[in-house]
Amino acid sequence: MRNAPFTASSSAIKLIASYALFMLASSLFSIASAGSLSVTVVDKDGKPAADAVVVLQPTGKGAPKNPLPLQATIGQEKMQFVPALTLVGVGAKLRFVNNDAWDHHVRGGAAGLTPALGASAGSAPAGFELRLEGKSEGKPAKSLEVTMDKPGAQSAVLLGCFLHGSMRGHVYVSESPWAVKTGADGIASFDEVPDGAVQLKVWHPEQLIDLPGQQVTVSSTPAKASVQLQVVPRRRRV
Ligand SMILES: [Cu+2]
Repeated sequence: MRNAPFTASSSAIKLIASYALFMLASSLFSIASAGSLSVTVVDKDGKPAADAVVVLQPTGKGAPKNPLPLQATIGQEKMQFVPALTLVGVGAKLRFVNNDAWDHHVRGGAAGLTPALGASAGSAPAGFELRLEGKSEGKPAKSLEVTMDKPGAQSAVLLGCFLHGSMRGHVYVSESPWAVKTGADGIASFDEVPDGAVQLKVWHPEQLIDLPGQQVTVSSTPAKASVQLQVVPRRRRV
């Protein structure tokens, strides 16, 4: 009789232990139910295409480990936007910094459209313009900020300069958190993508006609996909 309560609690411990094991096993299983996906983007000639944005739309639930940046700095250096392509999430703040000794008059608008004029620094994703004085010796560079509130009808924003027609840059505001810019090897890698069907699309600044989307299946085995652009991007002068 004296042992009875002890026996009861021991089976309770067993129950808790097996429940804990079950939870551990199911959490391990849920980690395993995501996979990696490597997307290679090549140009019309089959060469790796850098600075393409690969956007995924997984059907399964889950968020990437590294969210898209909500803050980015775009320099104006030697008549170029640096970086040439900036990938951010919706609501990101873009800081434009003029590192040149001369003025720049930066404008931004939906890629493929004439930028809307009249808007100024602040919250103006549809079109904005900001005049940045040149940097004088020994003084900090002038900078202004713009907030990319909405991705708008088009996620891609074309950057230009009223004073220097050759200056071109892009900002891609992705609604999906699953977006990665291709490197020099043309590859965009994704980790822990939820299992199942995934819609994939590729955007490149010089691919003016939208490429058809693709569907890939992600599982515990690493998946691969490749996309070919219909253009050969111009080389950026260095
Ligand atoms: Cu300029």
